[in-house]
Amino acid sequence: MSDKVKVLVTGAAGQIGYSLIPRLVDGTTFPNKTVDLELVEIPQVVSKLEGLVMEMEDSSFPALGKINFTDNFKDASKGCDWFLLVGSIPRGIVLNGKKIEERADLLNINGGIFVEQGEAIGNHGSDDAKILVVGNPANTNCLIGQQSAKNTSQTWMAMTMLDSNRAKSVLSKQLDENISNIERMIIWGNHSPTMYPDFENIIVGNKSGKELINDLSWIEDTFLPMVQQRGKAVIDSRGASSATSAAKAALDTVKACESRKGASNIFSAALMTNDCYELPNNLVCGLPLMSTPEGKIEIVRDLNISDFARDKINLSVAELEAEKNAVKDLLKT
Ligand code: NAX
Repeated sequence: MSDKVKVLVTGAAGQIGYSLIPRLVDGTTFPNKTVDLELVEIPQVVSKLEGLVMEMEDSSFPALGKINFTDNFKDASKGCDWFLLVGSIPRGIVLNGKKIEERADLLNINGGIFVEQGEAIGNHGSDDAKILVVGNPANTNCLIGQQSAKNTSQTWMAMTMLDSNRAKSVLSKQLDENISNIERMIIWGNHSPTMYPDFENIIVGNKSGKELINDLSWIEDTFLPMVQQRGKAVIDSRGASSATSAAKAALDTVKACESRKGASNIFSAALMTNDCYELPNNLVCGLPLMSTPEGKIEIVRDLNISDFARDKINLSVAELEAEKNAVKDLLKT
């Protein structure tokens, strides 16, 4: 195993970036490795990254290798092992005199970015590169990026770990359990309010969620809306979207992938469907995943989906199909 890892982060001057980037080099995310960083922004704000680079240097992180900032994604992507694609255009921004509010417009604008970034990653990223898409709409951005990359040895994922962590937090209070005792909290479907947090397949000690939770009205009326609407609740209170928890979730995903613990560490992220759980193929869908001892990310294929869960998952999958249809011009076959 190499003692160096090269990581590219987009949206590096944004609020998630500020919380995420220092923790990539604190020695816990990539233990015993030197981390080279490529920080990428759009031309309008790239100069702000000079200040962040100064702060990174002033923090004396022993794991920090080379650090570079740029607005040239293609150059930055050369030889990178990890891509954390956080940057995207937010809803409400004015572009060419038009306020971007419709989901379809947002899908197409951000989708266009992911065509270019996908091509660069496919051509210049390392062959076993892992790509985590955080920027929304994350699943569909990931689908576009992966199709554009045309490099089947790389692994593209969209982040659902924040939803998984949120669900664990609600369940830990309900079950009066420490959050670290709740394992296998899988989010199915889209990173959107249609996501399905699968309480039945969690493991707490030697019991499953199906055994521990039988109050379906609490699930319907409290658990699901609380998890599905948590992002909005944070925005309503803070006036800005989740940042430190989103950064922590991205780091948790990287750590799970790097853990190589196989089925003893089943985690949540969205990956391209491929003859699994009777889902349509070629959608980037929230699934149970594991990292094999060789560091490959694979779908865990043997969880049970109840009829209750299946109905909810179907709704989210239908939304993913509609998003895919809305960007069909960007998807290359
Ligand atoms: P900010 O608006 O603070 O930062 C985004 C940054 O991305 C900006 O500095 C912008 O200049 C940059 N950017 C835009 N296009 C870029 C491009 N083509 N290349 C490089 N940089 C680019 O947003 P922040 O709060 O950091 O959130 C970033 C993204 O994460 C948003 O799309 C947000 O919706 C998404 N989220 C996704 C979550 C998930 O669980 N998947 C949860 C948190 C968050 O809401």
